[in-house]
Amino acid sequence: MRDLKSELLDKRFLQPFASKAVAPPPVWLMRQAGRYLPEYRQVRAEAGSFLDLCYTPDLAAEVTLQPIRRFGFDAAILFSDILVVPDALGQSVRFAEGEGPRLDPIKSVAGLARLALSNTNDKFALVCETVQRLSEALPRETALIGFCGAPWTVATYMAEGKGSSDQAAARGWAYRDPAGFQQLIDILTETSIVYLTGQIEAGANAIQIFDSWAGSLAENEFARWVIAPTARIVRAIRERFPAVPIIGFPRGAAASLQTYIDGTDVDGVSCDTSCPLSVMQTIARTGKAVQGNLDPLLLVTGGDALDQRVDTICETMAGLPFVFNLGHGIVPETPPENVARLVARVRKAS
Ligand code: 1CP
Repeated sequence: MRDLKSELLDKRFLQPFASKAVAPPPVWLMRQAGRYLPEYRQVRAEAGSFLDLCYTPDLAAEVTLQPIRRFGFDAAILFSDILVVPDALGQSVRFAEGEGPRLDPIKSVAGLARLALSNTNDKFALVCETVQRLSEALPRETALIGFCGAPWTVATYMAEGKGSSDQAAARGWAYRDPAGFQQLIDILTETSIVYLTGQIEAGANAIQIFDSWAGSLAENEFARWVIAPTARIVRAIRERFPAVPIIGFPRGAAASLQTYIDGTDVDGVSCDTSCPLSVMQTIARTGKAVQGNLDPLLLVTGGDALDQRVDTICETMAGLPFVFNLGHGIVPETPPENVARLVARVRKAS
């Protein structure tokens, strides 16, 4: 039996999700494992393809631990990818070197026949084995975050067959045939619930739902394709695991953040770089945890500009339930010494 009360006491990362301010704030960074670390590039080269790395528990656990060893972050995030879900469902994903993900696009309801929840067992089991190994290997004070992509964001890759700047394939499908697109969203919602349940049972202490393309939708579509499926995931996970915090990341949707929180009932939100600190303060004052939101490019720049912004964020969010993070993922050009500098600076904040 897991003792969730002692997890909360041991792992300072979890406390903001119980509406507590922690000084200095807990810190972890999106994409803290990755190509900016030489030790990652070495394991990645040994693994073969990117998805082989995700599906090899030894190696996936190793690259998750690398940034914890180097920087002592307060939380580790499972090394995997949001596109493991379509891959496991039966729409194979390839990562072409330097080109990002490639999938055979599904552009209409007829393509959904390729997908089945029953296909996912073996691949999800490998990811959950990684989680289990991590929960045994991590220091007691380090929390483990599991994750999935939100149904809307995952659907944008499935419909487009790759990353896109405007998510036109999914938006077009959703306008043309909302009932058909709803079927895809429903499949992803149910699959995400199964996937997150497996990660929590294997030892994840918190969950993050990445909705990287939430900002591309108009109000009604945001309610239907972002809020409604996320709310369903939150309800299902909370019913089984009431003590496990659920963090939403509706990137690009700062103006709808309160609507998103009210509609989904997440325990906390991750805020992108464009979100004003005053908005983050307002939300944190209601007792919801807020994560964010340093520009990842300032972490490339480093120096005084980095220090000053870190201080501003920490000072503005002092006394509130806050977790220091970036507004989006670390970029490969980031000098690792700037990450060490950031962590030291956050830890000096009181
Ligand atoms: O060659 C490599 O090493 C591949 C680079 C890479 C990495 C390190 C990809 C390909 N994914 C990942 C890991 C990853 N992806 C994590 C691991 C944990 C960590 O943060 O350390 C997580 C949480 C993700 C989530 C993810 N994947 C998102 C949501 C967050 C975000 O960045 O907006 C998205 C949109 C993806 C898709 C994806 N995977 C990889 C790439 C290059 C992309 C973006 C494709 C595109 O839109 O062009």
